Amino acid sequence: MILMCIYLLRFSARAIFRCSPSSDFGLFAVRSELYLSPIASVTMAENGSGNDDAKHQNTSNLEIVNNESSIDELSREVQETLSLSQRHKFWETQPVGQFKDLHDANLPEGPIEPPTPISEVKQEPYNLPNLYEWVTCDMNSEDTCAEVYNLLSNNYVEDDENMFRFNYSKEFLRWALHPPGYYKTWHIGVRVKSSKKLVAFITGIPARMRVRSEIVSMAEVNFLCVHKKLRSKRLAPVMIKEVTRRVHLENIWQAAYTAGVVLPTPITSCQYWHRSLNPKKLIDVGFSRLGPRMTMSRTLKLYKLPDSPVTPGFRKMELRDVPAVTRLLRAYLLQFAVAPDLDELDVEHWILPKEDVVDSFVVESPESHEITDFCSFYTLPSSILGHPTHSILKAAYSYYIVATKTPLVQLMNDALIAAKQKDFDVFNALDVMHNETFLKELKYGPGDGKLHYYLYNYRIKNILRPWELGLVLL
Ligand SMILES: CC(C)(COP(=O)(O)OP(=O)(O)OC[C@H]1O[C@@H](n2cnc3c(N)ncnc32)[C@H](O)[C@@H]1OP(=O)(O)O)[C@@H](O)C(=O)NCCC(=O)NCCS
Ligand SMILES: *[C@@H]1O[C@H](CO)[C@@H](O)[C@H](O)[C@H]1NC(C)=O
Ligand SMILES: *[C@@H]1O[C@H](CO)[C@@H](O)[C@H](O)[C@H]1NC(C)=O
Ligand SMILES: *[C@@H]1O[C@H](CO)[C@@H](O)[C@H](O)[C@H]1NC(C)=O
Ligand SMILES: *[C@@H]1O[C@H](CO)[C@@H](O)[C@H](O)[C@H]1NC(C)=O
Ligand SMILES: CC(=O)N[C@H]1CO[C@H](CO)[C@@H](O)[C@@H]1O
Repeated sequence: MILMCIYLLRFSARAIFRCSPSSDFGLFAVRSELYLSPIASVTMAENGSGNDDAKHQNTSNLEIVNNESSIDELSREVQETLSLSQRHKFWETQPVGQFKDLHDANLPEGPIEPPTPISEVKQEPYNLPNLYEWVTCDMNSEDTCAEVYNLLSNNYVEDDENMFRFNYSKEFLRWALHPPGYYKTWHIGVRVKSSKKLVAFITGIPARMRVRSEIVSMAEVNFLCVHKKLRSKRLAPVMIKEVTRRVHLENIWQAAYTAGVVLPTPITSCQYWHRSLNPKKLIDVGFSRLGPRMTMSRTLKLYKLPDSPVTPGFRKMELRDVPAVTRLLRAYLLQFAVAPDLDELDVEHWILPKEDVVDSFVVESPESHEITDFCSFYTLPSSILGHPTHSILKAAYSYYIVATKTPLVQLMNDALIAAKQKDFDVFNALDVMHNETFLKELKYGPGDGKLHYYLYNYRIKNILRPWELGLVLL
C-alpha cells in the first residue's frame, strides 16, 4: 500500500493550533495542537491518485505529498519551499536556525550567539505604541488570572474553520505558569493605558532541557496571544522581544516553543492523533465525520471501551510515588535527543494529579509493590463556537507515559478508559516519543495539521524525527 500523507503546513483545516511558549530570548513557543477530524485525513491518506493534484498545487497552499519513507526529507522540502516563498522579517533577525542554512553541515550544534554580560542586556522594556503599556501579570491574583483567562478564552488559538477555540481553565493556567523556580516577571501582559483592558499576553517558564548530551537552561515560551482587534500590527514581535529580554535578565539564553505555523526553523514537526471517546458528540459538533460505509451504531461499537482499567495495580498516582515516577521518567527520557531534565520537584509539580488539570496513574505491581509504569494526561477543553446545543469539547491530552512492564498499548488503553470514566470526549496524543503503531492499534486517527517545535538560540544539525523528541509543551 502506498500511504500518502498530506501535510498541511500553514493553515490546516480544522486544526486547532495551540501555542505553548517557551522562549528565552524572544522565543516564544507556540504550540499548536491540531485536533482535527481524524477521518478527513484518513480518507486523504489511502490512494495516491488524488494526491497528484496536491503535488501540483502552488506553494501558497503548501500541501506536500509524502510517501512516508522519509519525514525529514519531506520537512526539508517543505521548508525549502517556504524559504523561497516566504520572508520572515522578524524571525530572520533572530538567532534561530535560518532556512538558508539548512544544508550547511559546517555550522556547529549549540548556541548560535554567546551570552552577553547581563549589564549589557537592555534594562528598559521595548517600546509599545503610545496607547499601550506593559504589565506583569500576577497569576496568584484572582482578578488578574480572570483577565488572562478571559483574554485567552476569547482570543487564543482556533482551528482554521473557527469551530473550536482553546478554553484553558484558570487552574490550568496557574499550574502551567507556576512550576518550581518560575519568574513572575515572565508573565507579561499589555494593557490599554486608558481603560486598563488586557489586550495581549505572553509567558515564559524556566526549564532544564537536555539537548543530546548537554543540559541547557531554557525558557519555555507559551500563551502568546494578541486580541483579535489588534492583529497584524506587528505587536507579536515586540511581545517576543520583551519576553526574550526578561529571560536574558535571568542569565538564560535559550528557549523552546511550539507553533502551528512554520517559522525558521523547526527542530521537528509532529502531528496530533485523536481517539474518539464520545463519537456521537464529536460528530454532532463537526469534530469528526461518520466514516464512509459506517453507521452511527457501528461507530459507537468501534470506539466502545471497557468500564474500568484492566491492568492489575493500575491506580491514581500519589505523592509517595514521586521518587519512583521520577526514576522511571528520567531513565525513559534519556533515549530522546531533546527532552526535559526533570527532578522530583518537577515531577511533583507537573505529574502529580491535580483536579481538572492533570491526571496521572501508576501501575503498582500487586506482588512487589514496585511502580513499574505510569501514564498521564492533561485537561484542555475547547469552546465549541456557535453550536446550538454543545458549548464545550472536553479533551484529554496525552502527557508523559512510561511503560516498562505493562505493554504500552495496554497502558494507553487504560489511560483511554480512565479518561472515558471522567467523561472526556476525545483523547489527543502527539506522535512524539512513541511510534504511530500503537496509535493505530488503539483507533486513533491522524489530525490534519502539524505542530512544529523550535529552539531559540540553539542550532541542531539535523531535523529530528518526532520519535526522537521527548518533550510535551502545554
Ligand atoms: C499569534 C499572534 C499573537 C500573532 O499576532 P499577529 O497580530 O497575527 O501578528 P503580528 O503582525 O503581530 O506579527 C507577525 C510576526 O509574528 C510571527 N508569528 C506569528 N505567529 C507566531 C507564533 N505563533 N509564534 C512565533 N511567531 C509568530 C510571524 O511569523 C511574523 O513574523 P515574521 O514576519 O518574521 O514571519 C496572533 O495571531 C494570535 O493571538 N493568534 C491566536 C493565538 C495564537 O495562535 N497564538 C500562537 C499560539 S501557537
Ligand atoms: C485509486 O484511485 C483510482 C482513481 O480514482 C482508482 O481507480 C483506484 O481503484 C483507487 N485505488 C484504491 C486502492 O482505492
Ligand atoms: C497560486 O494560488 C494563488 C491563490 O490561490 C493564485 O492567486 C495564484 O495565481 C496561484 N499561482 C500559480 C502559479 O498557480
Ligand atoms: C518514497 O520516497 C523515497 C525518498 O524520497 C523515494 O526514494 C521512493 O522512490 C518513494 N517511493 C514511492 C513509492 O514514491
Ligand atoms: C469557557 O468554558 C467555560 C466553562 O467551562 C464557559 O463558561 C465559557 O463560556 C467558555 N468561554 C468561552 C469564551 O466560550
Ligand atoms: C515506523 C517507525 O516510526 N519506526 C520507528 C519507531 O521508533 C524506533 C525508535 O524508537 C525507530 O527506530 C523506528 O524507526
